[in-house]
Amino acid sequence: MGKSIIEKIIENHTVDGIPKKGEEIGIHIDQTLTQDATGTATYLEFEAMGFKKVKTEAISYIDHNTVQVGFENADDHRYLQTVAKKYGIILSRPGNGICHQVQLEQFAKPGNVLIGADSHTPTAGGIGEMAIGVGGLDVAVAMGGGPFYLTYPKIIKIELTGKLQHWVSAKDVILKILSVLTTKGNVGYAIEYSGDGVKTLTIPERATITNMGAETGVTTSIFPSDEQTHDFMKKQGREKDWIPLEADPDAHYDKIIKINLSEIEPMVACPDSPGNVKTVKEIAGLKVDQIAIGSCTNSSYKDLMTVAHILKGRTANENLELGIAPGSRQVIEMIEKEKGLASIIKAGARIFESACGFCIGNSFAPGTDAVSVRTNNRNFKGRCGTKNSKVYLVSPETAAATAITGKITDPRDLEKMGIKYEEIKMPETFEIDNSMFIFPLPEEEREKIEIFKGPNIKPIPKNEPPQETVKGTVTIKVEDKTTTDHIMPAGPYLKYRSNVPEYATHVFEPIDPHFTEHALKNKEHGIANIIVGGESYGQGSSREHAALCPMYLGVKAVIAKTIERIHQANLVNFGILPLLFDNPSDYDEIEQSDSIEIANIKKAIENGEKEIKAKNITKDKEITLKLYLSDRQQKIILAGGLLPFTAQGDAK
Ligand code: MIC
Ligand code: SF4
Repeated sequence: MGKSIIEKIIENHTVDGIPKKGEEIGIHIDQTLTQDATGTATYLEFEAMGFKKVKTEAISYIDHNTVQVGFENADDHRYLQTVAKKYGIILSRPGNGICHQVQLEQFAKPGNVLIGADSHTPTAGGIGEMAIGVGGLDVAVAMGGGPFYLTYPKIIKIELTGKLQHWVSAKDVILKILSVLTTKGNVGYAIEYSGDGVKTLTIPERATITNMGAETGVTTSIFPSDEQTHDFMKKQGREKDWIPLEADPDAHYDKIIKINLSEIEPMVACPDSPGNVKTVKEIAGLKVDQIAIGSCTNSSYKDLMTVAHILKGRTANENLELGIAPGSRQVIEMIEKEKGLASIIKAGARIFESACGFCIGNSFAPGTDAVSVRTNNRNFKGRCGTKNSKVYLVSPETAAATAITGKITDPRDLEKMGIKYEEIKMPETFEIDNSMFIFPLPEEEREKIEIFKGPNIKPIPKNEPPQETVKGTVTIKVEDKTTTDHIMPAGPYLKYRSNVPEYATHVFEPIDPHFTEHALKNKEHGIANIIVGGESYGQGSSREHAALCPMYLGVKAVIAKTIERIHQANLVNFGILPLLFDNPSDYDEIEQSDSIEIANIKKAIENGEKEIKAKNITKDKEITLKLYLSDRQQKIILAGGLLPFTAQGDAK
């Protein structure tokens, strides 16, 4: 039988286990990526495990924490720069651009495997690379030369036919797909695109689609590598890295979804989930207070030239504020050359630096009850920095049309306002400029590099091996779709990513500001903290701090209806038990402050038991829980987490 693209790549890279769907396998990693918000912890872990040099093509980006209120960010940048020099990592300096956009331009390679400490790493799937978002500790181990372990995913084929109508773009395609797949229930799957419609999409457009595949919860999304890919890589000066890649005609898929591009309309994800999708027409006319264009989803040359074309000769509506963050320095240089930047500036847009900024609630927070229309990928409550604002996710076309009218506007209506559609073509040559990368030193010069650590950088705390019995209390009970932004908010606290004791004081702050206080009190009294979650617990970002900081506060177990892939791995990596309710109705009965006992859990893990009996002492009721751990994960939990497990030499 023929093979799909993902099967071809996985089978080429498997170094441990049997490559069979549903089984855990270890794969060789060609490239790794970190950004500064996840990178500091990743490199501290890399150092703590005693590795001496990186064995992947490793790129460290500085793009998240660039606000620099206080000394912390700048100190972290210096740490990242010195650690990169010491171990042979490529550093992308602040201002060079958002990690996923720059990776796509400069490093992504069809047929390669990339893991990145950021959930939108699959952006590189637009070029035909198998790219997976993971926790920092997994990246650290891969950089040290270890395989990356994952469950061999089932594969959904999305067959694209037709061609997008004018004013409809890649963002509308992925929002349409999100309306079909939703943000839950897709763990264990990967998406592969095929069909004639693929040819009509440029690489940055494909990357918009693979980027937001992360919101469905799939492991990765990938496009074939074809003539478009070849053209893009040639213009990026990387033709030698191009290889053709497509599925065999008789490849088998676990699910098939057909999408006719010609039928897609402008779409919008309404508050507070990327899965809450409607057509723009349905909510057109809603008054808007803010527009933010950019982020790793929609900040390419084509996106911004489209915005420039719409805004040309016009001024942003006086009732809103408009901000634009280009995805990379290359994008800025190119839109400047084509006079797009001038149109954007003249329209009154505030030009932000090439960084994550508004997307992570790090700046440009909307006002009280404000409606913010954005081109980024997540609109979880409060993520933008303002709890009671409403964020709508749209395409650059819809955002620009809305910027003119001040109300959510279907960009197809622009024609009525005298704005003609213009196809934005990729220029014949790209502005390639590598001057903002710091490339590795020759090995003999690395020894003398001293790693700088500012006072905000604290060692990574380690967990202990589990006790025979977990005796604890439900410190918090949260609802379905609790995201890592709820568990471990970013925004103003991002600067504490390298200071776990400080960052941990904000765990669950958006839901229960007293969580930390209660958790620390329990910890002091030797009572284990237990988190109870609903469906898709831990969806969203890859931030391992959503496991690391709870671990520091004495969380020993999460019991949920379902747990998202990256977060499940992060929990295991930090020695927290990822337990599932066998009977979801037990979720309804359990309450905050209930005392729970999970007897003989250590033995159960050693024996590889999947069914665990726990007791709700407060309710005098037995609950059956499920514990799905691979053999390797059992060993990791028994060691107290991946850090001690790797440092013991087991994973080297
Ligand atoms: C995000 O979009 O939430 C982030 C910030 O890029 C995160 C990583 C992080 O929390 O640092 C992600 O998506 O993984
Ligand atoms: Fe940065 Fe936003 Fe992309 Fe995350 S989703 S990498 S915060 S731009």
